[in-house]
Amino acid sequence: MEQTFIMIKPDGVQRGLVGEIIGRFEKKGFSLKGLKLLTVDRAFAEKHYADLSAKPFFNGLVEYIISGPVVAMVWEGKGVVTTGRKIIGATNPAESAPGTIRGDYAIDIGRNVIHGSDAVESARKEIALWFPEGIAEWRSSLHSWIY
Ligand code: 3AN
Repeated sequence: MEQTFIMIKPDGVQRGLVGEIIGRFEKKGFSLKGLKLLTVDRAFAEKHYADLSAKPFFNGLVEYIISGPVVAMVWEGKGVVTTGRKIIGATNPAESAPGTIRGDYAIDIGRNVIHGSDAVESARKEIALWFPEGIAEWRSSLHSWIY
């Protein structure tokens, strides 16, 4: 079953949006497979955003991500990568539709509350980076009918 990596960024945690964001993924019907609150260091943030290292906003982005605790999660379900991005909304909150997380709770592209993997392959890499210890097993027979 498809999985994605979702991270509530420091502004989302500090603004008390953790429960609201988790609720949106839960109510959609996706399964929470991994969850932790942690503060990452510069080297780790640079690794997570390695693809953006040539961008002019890279240093500011890293400063933002290391500025406080983040909530790292793994969510699972059919099409969760693409649907998760729809729930999150466009990167720039000025363009994200009302009803999406960024559309409802963010204004600035540099403080856009949440990250979600952009493809199945990047989800796999991000889950391996953020959850090297692995994630909890579910007994699939207990939840296979919930969708
Ligand atoms: P997304 O997070 O929607 O996949 P990416 O991968 O293009 O978008 O960008 C990663 C992160 O970099 C964004 N979530 C945002 O915090 C930051 N970012 C992207 N573009 C800009 C920009 N023009 N100025 C400042 N920060 C940016």
